[in-house]
Amino acid sequence: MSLPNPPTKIVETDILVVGGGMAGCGAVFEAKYWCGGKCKVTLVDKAKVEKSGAVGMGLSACNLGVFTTDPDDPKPEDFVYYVRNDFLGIVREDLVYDIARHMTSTIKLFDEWGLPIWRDPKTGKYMRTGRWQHPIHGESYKAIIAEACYKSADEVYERVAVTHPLMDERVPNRIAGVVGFHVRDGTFYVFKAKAVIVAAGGTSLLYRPRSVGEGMGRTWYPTWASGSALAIPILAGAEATSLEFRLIVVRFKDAYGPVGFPYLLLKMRSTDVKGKQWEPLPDEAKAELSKIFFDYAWAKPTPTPIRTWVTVTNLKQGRGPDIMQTQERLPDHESLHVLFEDYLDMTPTQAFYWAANNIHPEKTPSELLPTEPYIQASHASPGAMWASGPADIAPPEYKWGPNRMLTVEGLFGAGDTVGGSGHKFSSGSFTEGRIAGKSAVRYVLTQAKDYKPTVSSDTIERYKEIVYRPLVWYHMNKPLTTTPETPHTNWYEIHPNYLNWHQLLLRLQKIMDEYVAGWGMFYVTNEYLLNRAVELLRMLEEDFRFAAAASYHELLRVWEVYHRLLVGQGVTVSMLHRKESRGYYFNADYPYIDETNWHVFVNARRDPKTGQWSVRTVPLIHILP
Ligand code: SFD
Ligand code: AMP
Repeated sequence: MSLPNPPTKIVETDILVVGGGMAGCGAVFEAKYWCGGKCKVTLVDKAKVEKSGAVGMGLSACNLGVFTTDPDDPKPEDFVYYVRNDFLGIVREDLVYDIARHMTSTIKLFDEWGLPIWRDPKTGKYMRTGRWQHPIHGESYKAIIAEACYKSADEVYERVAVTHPLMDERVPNRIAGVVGFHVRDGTFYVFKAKAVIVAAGGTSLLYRPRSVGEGMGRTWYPTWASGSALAIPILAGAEATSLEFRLIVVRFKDAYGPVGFPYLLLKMRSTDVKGKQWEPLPDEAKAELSKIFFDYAWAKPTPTPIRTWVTVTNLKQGRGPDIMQTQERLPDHESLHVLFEDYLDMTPTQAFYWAANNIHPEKTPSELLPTEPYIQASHASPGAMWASGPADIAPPEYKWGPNRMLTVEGLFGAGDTVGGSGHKFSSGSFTEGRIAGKSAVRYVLTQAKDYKPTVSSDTIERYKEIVYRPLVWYHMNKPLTTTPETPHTNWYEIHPNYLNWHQLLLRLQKIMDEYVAGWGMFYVTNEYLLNRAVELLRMLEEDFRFAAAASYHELLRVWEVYHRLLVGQGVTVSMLHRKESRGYYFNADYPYIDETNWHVFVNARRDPKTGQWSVRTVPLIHILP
């Protein structure tokens, strides 16, 4: 490949949705419904929407289901209490409630579109695995949702990776669009819009995954989740919240198969290697647990961070790994079939792993491990961006613009992008996308009616230079190395003048794992380590000037690592700010929860001009008693 000289394509639209995952598809669908012929809705995704995002491999449940007036169904308030306990108190109840009250309509849409949701043969009602979840035959889940999205959008640009936001040159703190490039033909794309909804998914591979070397490429949250949902707003100067509250879930060892289905539907139990369950606890263990988790320790169901803590503690004390006693609950072929279908629908690797390792779940139990940390706000963690709440229920402190607008004018979020909330999963993320889509339509048809993005051609040229620099740098410097063409297979080769994406990624993961409470440190850190991490991450950012890409594919990888790095910086400064231990990690300098002083949000913002982070504490206002 010679030095790149790609063409530039400029796209003008009213509402631009970045990321066609669950939230992005919901946003497109709803925005077009309310726009009618009055505004244009454009979708851009780095992949093919039919199989993109966290649902690309399928799923086995809509983990957030219907809330009806039927006395048997849960009420939105019940769900808010559940999420409040699961997040050890740190939650934006306005955002959680807002999603719950719109869930029934989403599930009905999915049903109409042909998603096979399991029904109780006696009542005809959607079956439930747990209190909120409906099981599905979900191998084609994403394709079904994508079809509705394709049919709604005015324009869809696939295989275009968004790298940077474009800020308006007339109005301060106002987004004007985004830039990116086509990952196959290299075309430089400039999108200008009145409103931008970022729904570009959560963050995996920020921390060193448990699967390295021979198992590399396997993580629970998908390897292609590059943290762009957070990084694009962070680059625009939007404020983030709760980034220190990373997600660490218990999963089947090595294949990372989720555990909700076996626990909830098949009623399996897990033990330590000696066959002992963690409950009932002796009195002294109860006292210690109260110090670590306050009253949340006794919440029912047990909050996810505590379930993870049990597995981590067993590991640390030599009683791990925990074991899922699958054989106790697979009396017949029917249950075994259900278990295999669960994974073939959602995490096929889990089924392959059992087959490849001679594990017969009906006879042999399976090992569990806590994962490396992920940063996202759709599962059991709230770390992402700070968003304005719904007009009718958000307290004034949480309301500065239209629903789901971030702290940058015209920039909206949904799904993994919107923090302070969670347990949205696939169906709730779609619902939040719908909420953001509707809100953005009202915004572009009223408040932003006369707005015209102002971006100079100099700025566009400057971004083009920035985005393609790793390609240019590679071509300039490749004569200085003996193995220029194979940087990712021979990633351990030293190149005198450049770093390829894989080297950058491994360096990032090493810093995050060893300094910022990864699995290699049993999720423990301290102020010394965090301060050093801030320095190391700053130096890594400086070294991005040596980033080299031999192809457009590698260019994508470089920008994905850069997005992860920005998220990592936010996580580190947020952890440093919170002077207690809460969630899924322990700060050895402040080993216990401090409910008196730290029942608050920690919000972080990166100054787009200087790259400096500032962190503040924001009061937590409960809506429900
Ligand atoms: O059991 C760019 N999830 C589950 N949810 C459920 O409802 N049921 C389950 O059974 C679930 N399980 C599960 C889940 C996820 C995974 C990976 C497994 C198992 C193995 C969680 C949901 O999948 C998740 O909550 C939602 O998908 C989140 O939605 P959203 O829209 O916030 O993210 P996305 O779907 O990943 O989409 C992101 C999109 O952005 C694109 N993108 N486009 C342009 N430029 C860039 N720079 C971009 N970066 C990303 C992506 O391509 C994608 O389309 S269980 O374990 O919980
Ligand atoms: P998971 O498969 O672990 O991602 O979980 C899917 C859903 O089941 C989520 O709503 C979890 O909170 C819930 N869940 C998983 N395991 C348990 C458990 N042991 N007790 C209660 N809820 C659980």
